Amino acid sequence: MRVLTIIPTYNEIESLPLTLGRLREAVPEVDVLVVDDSSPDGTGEWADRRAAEDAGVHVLHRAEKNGLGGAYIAGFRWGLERGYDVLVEMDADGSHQPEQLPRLLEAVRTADLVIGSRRVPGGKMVNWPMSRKLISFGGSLYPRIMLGLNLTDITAGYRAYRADVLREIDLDDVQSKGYGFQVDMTFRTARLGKRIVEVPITFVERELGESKMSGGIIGEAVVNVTRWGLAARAEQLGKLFGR
Ligand SMILES: Nc1nc2c(ncn2[C@@H]2O[C@H](COP(=O)(O)OP(=O)(O)OP(=O)(O)O)[C@@H](O)[C@H]2O)c(=O)[nH]1
Ligand SMILES: [Mg+2]
Repeated sequence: MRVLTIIPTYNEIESLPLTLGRLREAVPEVDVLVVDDSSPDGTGEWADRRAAEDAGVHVLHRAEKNGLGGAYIAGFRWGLERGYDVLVEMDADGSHQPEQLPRLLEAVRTADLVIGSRRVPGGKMVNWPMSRKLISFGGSLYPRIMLGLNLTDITAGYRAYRADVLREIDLDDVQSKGYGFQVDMTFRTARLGKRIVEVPITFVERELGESKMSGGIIGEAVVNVTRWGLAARAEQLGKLFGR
C-alpha cells in the first residue's frame, strides 16, 4: 500500500517543522506532499529545503492563497498521477497527531474513506474552548441531519481516502474551500455508495501560528450544506412521484 500524506500550508513556519518531523518519525514509509500557497512567512521555501534532503518529502507550490479545498484537490491530482493507493489529509498545525496515522491506515484496508473522529468513543478534543466545541458540534450535526449522513464528525480534516474513490469523484466539480470541502467530499463519497468508517482520534488545538478559520468559511459551509440537502430531498421527492 503506497500512502501519500498531503499537508496544505499557509503561514505555518512554526508548526510545519514539528508536524513533519513527527510524521517522518512515526511512519517513515509514508510519503508527504506539502501544498503551500506562497506563504509570505517562507513555509514553502522551508519545505523545499526539507524536501531536498529527504526523498520522501515533496512540495507543490501554488501561486496564491486559494483555500484548503483547492490545495487538497491539487494534492490529490499530484498523488493520483503518481500512483499512490491511499491519500491522507493532515493539518500542519499539530491538531492531527501523526502518531495516530497507523490507526487510519489500518482502517482504510477495509474502507474507502476513513475519518479521524473526535466524537466516537475514544475520540478526544484537547485544549478546545467551549465556544469552539459548540460551533463544531453544530457544524457536525447540521450536515448530518441535512444530508442524512450517519457520521459523528463530518467536518473533520484528518482522513484517509482510497485512490479509487478520488478517481471516481469529478474533482473539477468540487468548488468548496473550507469546512464545506470536507462535508462536500464526504457527501460525494457516500452517494457513490462507498464505505465510510470513523476511527477515534485525539484532536489538539493549535498552539503555534494563526487559525485560518473565518466567518466566511463557516458561512460557505452552511449555505452549501443547505443547498445540497434541499437538492437531495427534491431529487428523492421527484423519484417518489415518478418525475
Ligand atoms: N495551501 C493552503 N493551506 C491552507 C489554506 N487555508 C488553510 N490552510 C491549511 O489548512 C490547515 C488547517 O487550517 P487551520 O487554520 O488550522 O484551520 P482549522 O484547523 O479549521 O482552524 P483552527 O482549529 O483554528 O486551527 C492548516 O495546515 C493550514 O495551514 C489555504 O488557503 N491554502
Ligand atoms: Mg487547525
